[in-house]
Amino acid sequence: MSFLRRPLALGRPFLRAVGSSPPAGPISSASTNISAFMPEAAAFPGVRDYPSLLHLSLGQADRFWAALARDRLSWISPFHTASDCDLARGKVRWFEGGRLNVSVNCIDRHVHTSPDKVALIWERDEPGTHVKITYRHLLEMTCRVANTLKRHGVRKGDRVTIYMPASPIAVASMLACARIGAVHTVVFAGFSADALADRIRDGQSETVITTNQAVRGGRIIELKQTVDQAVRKCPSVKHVLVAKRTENEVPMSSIDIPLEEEMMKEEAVCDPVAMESEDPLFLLYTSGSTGKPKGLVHTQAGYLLYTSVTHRYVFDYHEGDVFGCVADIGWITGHSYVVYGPLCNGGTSVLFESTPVYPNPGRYWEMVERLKINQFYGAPTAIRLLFKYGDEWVKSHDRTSLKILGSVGEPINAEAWDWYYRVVGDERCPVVDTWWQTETGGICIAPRPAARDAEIVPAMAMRPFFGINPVLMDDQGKKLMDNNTSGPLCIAQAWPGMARTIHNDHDRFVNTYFKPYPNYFFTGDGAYRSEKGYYQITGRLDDVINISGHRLGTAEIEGAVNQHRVVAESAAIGCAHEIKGEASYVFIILKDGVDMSEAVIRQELKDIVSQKIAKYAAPDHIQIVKRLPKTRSGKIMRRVLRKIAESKLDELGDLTTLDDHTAVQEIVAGHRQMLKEEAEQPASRH
Ligand code: 7RM
Repeated sequence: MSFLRRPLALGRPFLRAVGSSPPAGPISSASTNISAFMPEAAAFPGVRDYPSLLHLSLGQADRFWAALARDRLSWISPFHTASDCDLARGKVRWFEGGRLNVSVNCIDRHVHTSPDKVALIWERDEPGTHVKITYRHLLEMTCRVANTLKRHGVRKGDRVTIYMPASPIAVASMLACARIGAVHTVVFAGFSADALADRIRDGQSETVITTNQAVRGGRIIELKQTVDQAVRKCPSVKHVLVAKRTENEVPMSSIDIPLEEEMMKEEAVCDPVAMESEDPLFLLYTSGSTGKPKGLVHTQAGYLLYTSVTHRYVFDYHEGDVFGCVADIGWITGHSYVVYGPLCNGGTSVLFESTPVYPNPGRYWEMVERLKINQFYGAPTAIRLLFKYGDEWVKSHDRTSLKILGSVGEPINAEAWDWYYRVVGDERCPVVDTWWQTETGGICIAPRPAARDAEIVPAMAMRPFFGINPVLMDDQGKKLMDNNTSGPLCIAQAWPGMARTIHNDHDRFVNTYFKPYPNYFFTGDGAYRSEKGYYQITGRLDDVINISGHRLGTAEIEGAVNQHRVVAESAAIGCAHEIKGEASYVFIILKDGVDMSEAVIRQELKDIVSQKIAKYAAPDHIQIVKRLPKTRSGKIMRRVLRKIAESKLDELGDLTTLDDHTAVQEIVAGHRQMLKEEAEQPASRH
């Protein structure tokens, strides 16, 4: 198969470097002149192509990023120091001395040039209905929310928890925080009351913003009730601002405030606060290998710049394009590529509220046709799901608007990649498999940028972005120099988009990311580097599993399961799943004398995980065992459990360190029995 031999049409340069002129006409694919593709590159004489600009961005990182920061961001006062970083100590600081306001960069400056340009297209759950919000309108909304927050005592540096489905008012709430210097912490609206309460408490939020109800896949979700339950466990919360997603009334208590009513009393202007580059912009919780999610802190200028540049160049986003990232705003992908990157670039960004299969598996492509989406950015899990429904749901919609297809969140398998490229993109659109993390702030490894007709190998993330220096490590913690090799993936120097700390726990930040390989940022992922130097991500190396692109710690699942009165001990592991990428499989040992049917135990354990974490976290399989395979020092041998869970029984590997061999035989027998029972009861499947 030949991939992407045809050059793409050139668009208009979006933001031009001062002093450079736009390319006069179409540039042939043979041209290596990168400044045609990236106008800012003209500021670096001698740089001609992607490799030389990558080289410069690493060798002269300060010069590279300073030029972009001056060019792409609007500053209230200029920075004096491009960077001051010491990875060994987890110290990362960019653009110090500079002051700016992120909401001004994302809204006001575009209102000055094109007030009626559409900033957001809200693709509501209700099929065929969308709402367009112009930059002028977004500014008004943001200012009214900001004034409402101020009136209710929110000040610079205060945390505000946002628990809302994707909607313009949710985006306005994020930007309102940015405007007044408050720190937002968006919690995915699929998380349970307990998970929400943990995050409110950890972030010490006094203010929560939510909606009365949510609507998803045609069903009403009682979001406010979940907030009520959470807030009961959070005495620090003083105010809950409630926006109306539906017309239905929900009970309101003395701390609840109807958001739209309050907004209408406020002025539609609000002075932006001048923020230091390194003031926090938001916290976002993500799972690690312990039971406690970490609140990663991103700051103002570096994060904004990095999302803006990656959005512009990974997706080749041009003025006038409609950018369709279908991630929820509760994840980092929603933060960086629904909100901050596209809006900083003055783009038009789609806010997707629904699901890929509602009202039918053609939803994405019907939306692409109706909204004329130019870049579509989604998750492999959804691609795999839609692939199963067949090509007709895709082919019955016009997709000629599409120019680039993106993938994020987990490894994309070759079959799904191929279908995405061939069927969805009609072999016309480059597929960009983008690797990055909550910690990295923005895309770090992706096929683009590169020369427009440069090779893309299916299912590979390919090339480092500017300023990213990926390295693979050997067992001794030394950098692997060769190609065609695999190892733990680290990044060897700081870049502006990376997280700065973990909220209230800088030691954990240092220990997790900078201690495993001193002087490097450790990603937690493994990767392969091909003969030609391209990267492919192989998956997590720690006890984090990835269910439908959502990170989850096995320790979190165990923590929830262990709260059930019948459970003595548990081990949760991730195993391959056709659609979800990974699913969780939990082995449990019951307490003595438990007299309950296994079916009831299984159901109650699924319920407890849904209740403590989120529905998507509920284990697919629960196997009751008498013993767990342990080493003589008492460590559970997860590698053995994983093989059993995946029915790879001839790959159990070296069992010599095992304390008691019969445990494994028992578990294998139990696993076979469980599969048999599950096959007989299809109704119990997820
Ligand atoms: C953006 C996001 C991060 C983890 C990461 C990986 C996995 C993400 C890819 C991927 C293979 C990809 N942030 N991951 N993208 N694995 N190929 N293109 O997902 O913090 O929620 O998750 O997701 O394991 O460490 S995240």
